[in-house]
Amino acid sequence: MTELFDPQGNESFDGMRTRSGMIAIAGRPNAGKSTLVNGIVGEKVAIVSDKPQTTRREVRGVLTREDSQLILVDLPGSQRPRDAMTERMQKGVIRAVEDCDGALFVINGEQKSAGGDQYLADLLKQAKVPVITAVNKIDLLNKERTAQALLSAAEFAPGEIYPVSARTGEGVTELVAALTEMLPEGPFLFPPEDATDQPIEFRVSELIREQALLRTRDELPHAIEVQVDEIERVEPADDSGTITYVNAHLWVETDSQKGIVIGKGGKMIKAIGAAARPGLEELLESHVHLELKASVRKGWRRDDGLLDRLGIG
Ligand SMILES: Nc1nc2c(ncn2[C@@H]2O[C@H](COP(=O)(O)OP(=O)(O)OP(=O)(O)O)[C@@H](O)[C@H]2O)c(=O)[nH]1
Ligand SMILES: [Mg+2]
Repeated sequence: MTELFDPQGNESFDGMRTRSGMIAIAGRPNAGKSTLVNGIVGEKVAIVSDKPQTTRREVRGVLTREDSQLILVDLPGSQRPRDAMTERMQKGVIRAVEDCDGALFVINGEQKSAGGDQYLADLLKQAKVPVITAVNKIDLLNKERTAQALLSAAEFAPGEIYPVSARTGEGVTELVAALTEMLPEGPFLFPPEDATDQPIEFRVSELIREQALLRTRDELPHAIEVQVDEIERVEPADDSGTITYVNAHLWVETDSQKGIVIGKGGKMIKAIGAAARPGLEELLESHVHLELKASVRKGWRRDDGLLDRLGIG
């Protein structure tokens, strides 16, 4: 946990009591949890892709208002474990929910709810925290299908059910109000200007991984990990503005995967770097020179030492 940050005690300027706490965001892979967290916080704190299992580690997003601080804990998508990495991720999800003041269960309203949603709903009902449900992606549904999605969710989902679109923001105001109601009274836990607690190296590696995910498919997205080796800021003597040099490694598991991510004549890895740069420049508020290398690390997803170092689980 972060240390307590409480510049005004438990009260804001005019003596108003503040609410503050953490809400775990749980749901199956691809339900739109990270998109929803980014939308609520108003800044890209978690990467998003169309590939399941995009989020690998907890990411906190913070929405601070005058009298409340809502800390959203974006969790990896929940499904049956496949390997050491997904098993760690599952255990982490359960622990994370119980460490929070409440949980939000996110369902993909566009998909027929399968056993996976039911399994997770049962798990959440057992947790000793209040839980509410959001049926997401209603921008893709007409009125009738939205009603159907809500009815089907009502059969198994915990707590009150909110229809939302993380993409358009529809229904999000009502959802945020309900989540804020779930928070206990207490002092702010983060400085009000912070949108997340992630170290800069991690945000940089995630922005690079996001672009690698968007350009790969099948098993490959799951086999990619990005490690930032160095971030160096240089202030040139003239007025040309700060340059940040970023050196990073793109890990894959086999030589053939390495071939794919490098691409013919380095085309793919260059495209990944070029696509990541605008987001990196926005985050680092400077020009960015990105040096990206691909390397093979056989079976990194089963390597407990590496998973520890990467902070997974
Ligand atoms: N149309 C539509 N698409 C959405 C919405 N929310 C998310 N998406 C898309 O759904 C896909 C998955 O979104 P993510 O936010 O990465 O989903 P997630 O639940 O965090 O996924 P994991 O991290 O893998 O568990 C992306 O392609 C998003 O653009 C929405 O409200 N409407
Ligand atoms: Mg995610």
